[in-house]
Amino acid sequence: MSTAIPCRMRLLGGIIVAAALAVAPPLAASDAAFEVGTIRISEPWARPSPPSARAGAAYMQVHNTGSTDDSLVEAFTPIAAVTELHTHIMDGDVMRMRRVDAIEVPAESLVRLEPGGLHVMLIDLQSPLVEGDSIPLMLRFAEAGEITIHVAVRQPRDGDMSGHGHDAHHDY
Ligand SMILES: [Cu+2]
Repeated sequence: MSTAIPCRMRLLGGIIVAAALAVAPPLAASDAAFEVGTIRISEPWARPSPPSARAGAAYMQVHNTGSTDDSLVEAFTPIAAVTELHTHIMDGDVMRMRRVDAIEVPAESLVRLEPGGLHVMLIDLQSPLVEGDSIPLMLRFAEAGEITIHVAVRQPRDGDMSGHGHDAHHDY
């Protein structure tokens, strides 16, 4: 008889979880936030790719709410043959992209991946980035570990760029 109570509690727990899932409002992908450990990723997005484009870029805000420095060390998506972490540097008068081994996310700080700055480069697209779609992107942090986020494919909008990167010549 003593097992009856745990069984009922387990059943009740399942019902509560199911009810919570049923009433959870659907999140628009562009407003989604994703959390792993002390890392919170918000508003991941990518620009729709023209039909001929072989590459794209993903942007997002990465917030480290913890007291330990972390870094983004790897990214992967099935929609690109190669996924790299990139930044922009000035080469004389020309802004160029450079691959970096990691994107540092210091303790209690917000790092913005945005056009003209840091970004996740999607190289050799296996399928075009279609507006309205959401693409899976796995991110691995040195401390917080792995998380798969969903990147909304949409046009740029106000607030996507903080300071630099207003140069309209640069697509990524
Ligand atoms: Cu790039």
